[in-house]
Amino acid sequence: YKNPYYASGRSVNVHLFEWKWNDIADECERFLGPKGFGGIQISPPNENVVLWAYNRPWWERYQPMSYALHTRSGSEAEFSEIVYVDAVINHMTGEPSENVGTAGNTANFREWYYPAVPYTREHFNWPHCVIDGMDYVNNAWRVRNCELVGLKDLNQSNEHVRRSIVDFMNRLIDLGVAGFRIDAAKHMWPQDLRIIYDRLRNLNTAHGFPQNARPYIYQEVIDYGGEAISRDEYTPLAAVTEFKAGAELSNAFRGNNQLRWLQTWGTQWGLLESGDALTFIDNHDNERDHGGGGNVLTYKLSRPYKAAIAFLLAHPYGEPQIMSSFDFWDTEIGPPMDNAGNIISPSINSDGTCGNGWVCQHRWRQIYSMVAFRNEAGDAGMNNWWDNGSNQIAFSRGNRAFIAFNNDNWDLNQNLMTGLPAGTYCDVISGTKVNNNCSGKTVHVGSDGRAQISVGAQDYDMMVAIHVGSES
Ligand code: QV4
Ligand code: CA
Repeated sequence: YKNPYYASGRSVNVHLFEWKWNDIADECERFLGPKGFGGIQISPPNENVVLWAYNRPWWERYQPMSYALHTRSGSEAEFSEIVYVDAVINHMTGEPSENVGTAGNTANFREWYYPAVPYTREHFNWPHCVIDGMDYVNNAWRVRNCELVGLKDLNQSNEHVRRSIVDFMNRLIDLGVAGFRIDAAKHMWPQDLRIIYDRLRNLNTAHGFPQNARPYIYQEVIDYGGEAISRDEYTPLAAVTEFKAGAELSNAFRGNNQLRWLQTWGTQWGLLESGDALTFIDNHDNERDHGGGGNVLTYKLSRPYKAAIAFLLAHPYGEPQIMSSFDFWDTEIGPPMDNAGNIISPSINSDGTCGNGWVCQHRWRQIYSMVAFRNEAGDAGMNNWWDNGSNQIAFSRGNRAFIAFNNDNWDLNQNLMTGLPAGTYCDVISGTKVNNNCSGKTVHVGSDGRAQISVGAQDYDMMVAIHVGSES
């Protein structure tokens, strides 16, 4: 469950939050495929409650009504394959205000009755209770058996519940998905999850996966330490979201921790084993102060955000994911939509960025260029670390790629060992190489592998990156 089965030479998972399936298929062909991205995480594909009372917030999708594949993102017929599905299997909707779902099904929450699955009262944890803040610190049982913010809590040790969840996930595997994000994994018992995972089918070979490939599974467990439930209870099962990675890199690139300490980035920072960790700077919750927030960098503070992502992608640690957001000024609002609540597709501007209210971080040059950097670096290790004793750092990935950062308030001007073969390289952060012409800075690597590296304190971006694919 820890292998994402990306096509060879690809890496990086992008979360296309609230995108429609048809737009995802287009984006795959016209952009993500050509740019070397490895995978896509989609929003929950199954029926959710429609919440007009809150003007259709993004979070209505975390309130399942049934496992019918019909949401604002599209129907089963429009479903995109080879994606990672956000699987909401801990609970069902519990909103008292409305009870019609995106596929037209209904429920009677007060009776714990969801006829379209079907689930009835006996399929939920009992007696009824709601998690409170202190439970996270001292009561693992309540975190798993009581309701998360009033959402009706399914009992995954019940055979009918297990079978309903497994059928739902296997239907998605047959449709060609590559794996799952397990929403609210902390709120389910590891032994129940193990049984569910072990009943999943192998990935569908008709969709290009190898024989006997298990789905890639990354479990959402927020663990900054000090809680009754630890991420270590879930790593024996499958991969886990490593929230500490984004928190620490955000802190460092905000200037609150010197970059030189990043020389030991990885398990020495208290992070999970690399093969267990799904890493990211921000996710759809903490970019908008949900799920405990965490003061992470987001698209709203773009300069240090791009640098933190560049470090995440340049470093060999972890399996990185990029957030791709819609613009928001209110933490509850849903995606760009018309008056009927239909999601409005992103438009593509002439410079390749998105319009219609979509941020599309994955289309920012500094970000997609670092996906190519990671692909070129491949499995090369980290070498040639250099730092100035504070916030100027540089390293190479074997003899394939090199990056330097400057988060000091004075210029970086150094003759550094890049590890790369002699040649003239295009900095993929400040520009692109088109027909052997570089629209950004150029870097000349001598026969000794050294180059004069400059990153001004006032430069538009705080890093310079070159790789064997950017030689001109
Ligand atoms: C309200 C009250 C409750 C009351 C309840 C019932 O606050 O006290 O009991 O009404 O009357 C929404 C509302 C929330 C509301 C709830 C139920 O925001 O106020 O409760 O619905 O009606 C997302 C949002 C939540 C949202 C939820 C369901 O973040 O705000 O709740 O969707 O729509 C912890 C967990 C972690 C979780 C994180 C948010 O350990 O697992 O909190 N993260 C995942 C997802 C996240 C999602 C859920 C879990 C739930 O990433 O997006 O929550 O599926 O850290
Ligand atoms: Ca639970």
